Amino acid sequence: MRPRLLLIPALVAGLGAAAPAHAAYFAEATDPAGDASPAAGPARDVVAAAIAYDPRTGRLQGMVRLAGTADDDTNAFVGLFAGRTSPTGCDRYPAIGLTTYTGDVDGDWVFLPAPGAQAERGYARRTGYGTPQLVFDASARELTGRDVDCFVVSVTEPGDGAVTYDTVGPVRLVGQPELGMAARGVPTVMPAGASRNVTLRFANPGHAATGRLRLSVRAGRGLTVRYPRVVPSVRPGARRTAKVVLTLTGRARASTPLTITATAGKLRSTLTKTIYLRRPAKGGGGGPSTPWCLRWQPDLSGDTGGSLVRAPC
Ligand SMILES: [Ca+2]
Repeated sequence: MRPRLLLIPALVAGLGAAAPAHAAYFAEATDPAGDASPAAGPARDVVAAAIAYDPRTGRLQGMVRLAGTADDDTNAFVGLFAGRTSPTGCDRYPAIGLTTYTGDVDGDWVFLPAPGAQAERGYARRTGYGTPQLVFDASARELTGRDVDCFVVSVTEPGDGAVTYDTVGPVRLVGQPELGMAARGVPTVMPAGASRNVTLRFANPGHAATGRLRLSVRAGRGLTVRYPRVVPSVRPGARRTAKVVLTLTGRARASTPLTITATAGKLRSTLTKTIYLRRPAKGGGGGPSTPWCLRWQPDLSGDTGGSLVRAPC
């Protein structure tokens, strides 16, 4: 979808650090300016919309951009709803949504369990008051686990939903991949000259394939790392492993940093470890691993002349 690059920064900017790349589902759409009903005017004419949803956390975020900023004469009711696709559109229940009046500073989240059933609703944070762009962010238990696959936007007359100024959609929601990376077998301490096999484990608990993973490694002096540059895509709900071999040479310092990064499209996962050099033990001392020597012990009493005894070498 071509406007993606345009819209994602807009939504991210509106939502602060909450990038929709972490949402389980995401969708966006543009809409022509000037297609609203003749009485609508720019402030009731949608030009772009986006939605991000995570059924695990019940977080629902949305963005609606209008062609103009609303004033007292152009107040409108804006609804952004996600439901399931039916032959007649995106109108199969249960549905979840975000609503506001363009002239208000706050919004509502809405849960519609079934046709004709009482809607449940609560507070949705809204930003962008006084601008043409309305951005919503809501989290609620009622929003968790909803099996939605599309969204629609409508702008209507306040108090009269039959007067519609503009609509967008249905737009299909797109599942997003996720990427987790862990390592098994990374040693804390290694002697110089040793090699260790490490298993990288990738997991995708998301809703789309990750696409091909690219690995990159940064290692401190004296640590060589053999690893695959590319790992095949991880399907949603699947896991995959990759083998890495670490070798520490005599050039290594006392501690050696190791950073492994996997990237796939917008996804990025990083592991950071420190490997300490095990130095060879010094001679002497009486520790349990010290080898024993037999030594002649003279008998100063003169009775035996002496005997062999065991002593640290
Ligand atoms: Ca429009």
